[in-house]
Amino acid sequence: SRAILCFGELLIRLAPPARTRLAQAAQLDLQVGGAEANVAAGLAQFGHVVQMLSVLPDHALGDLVLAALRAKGVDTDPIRRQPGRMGLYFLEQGAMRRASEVLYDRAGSVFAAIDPAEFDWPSLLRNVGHVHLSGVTPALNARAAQCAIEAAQAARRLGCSLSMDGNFRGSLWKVWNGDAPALLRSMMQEANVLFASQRDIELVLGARFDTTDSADQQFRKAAVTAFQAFPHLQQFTCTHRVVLSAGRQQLAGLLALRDGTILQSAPYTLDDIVDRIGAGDAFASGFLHGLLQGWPMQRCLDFALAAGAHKHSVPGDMPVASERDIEAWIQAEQADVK
Ligand code: KDG
Repeated sequence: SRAILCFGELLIRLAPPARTRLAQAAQLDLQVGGAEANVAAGLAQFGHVVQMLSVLPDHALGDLVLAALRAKGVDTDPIRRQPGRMGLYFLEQGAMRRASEVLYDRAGSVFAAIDPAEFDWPSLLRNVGHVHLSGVTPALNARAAQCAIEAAQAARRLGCSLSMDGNFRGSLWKVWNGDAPALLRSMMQEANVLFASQRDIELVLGARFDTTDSADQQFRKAAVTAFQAFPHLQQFTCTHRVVLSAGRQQLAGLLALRDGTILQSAPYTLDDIVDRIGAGDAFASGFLHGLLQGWPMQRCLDFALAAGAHKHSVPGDMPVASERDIEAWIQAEQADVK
């Protein structure tokens, strides 16, 4: 079968241990992340042939990131090495009323210098059947945005299916005042599968939700807009929503199909959250796994939601779970509910 290609920036995350604030940190724990790479890692662990396309520095930090990806079973051959800096981000985990905070230190990274002329899409996609992109790449700068749009167009032109995660990052778009709705729409225009959060939906689809609408009604409206706006779209999912039920946080999932069907999955109660980062990416990898296996849509959604929930139990940006782990997680949850 043909490979999956994920394209995007790899980042090193540095986080003080156990709820320590950054301002008081004496140690930093290191993890490897990047939205599209997290999806690649998830899919590789589910048994797919996955290639990562990116640019890494030609020094030790690039070696470290490359090794982390390979350890997950991702094919790193398309990654180019170049002199320059590694993109970083600092994460301060929240506690009680203190929210988590992400501090980017990625301006001027080797990846941010990508140029559309460097990508020979017909050769990069020669053995590829599916491409995954996200809204992080176009948020970096105008040239990166052009690369991401051309990647989406090439995927379509060359007969690959395409998934895209909206992944709106306001703090990145603000830096260069990029036209997020227009650029994200140019990518979504080509997509078959769209993962979007409420914020992606409001921003990109310009959906003005009636505040009296329930979240489900809002999703329904957004789905209608999305299917009208994006001609190739087949599956539209609300990445994952954290909802409150009797004071407990729950992870919920919704999936809309072109024929108007809306599917829902039983929510997962999130207790003892270890790490939320990358849960949306784990969800996407779970959904794509099912889709590429040809599973019924309900099973794709159930598996995706379980993969997203499972990620909350694992430290780091990348999921650490096999298909068997996720199936066991689903079984345990069902036994609990009964
Ligand atoms: O979705 C998780 C990502 O946000 C994380 O791995 C880092 O890619 C990243 C970003 O740009 O925030």
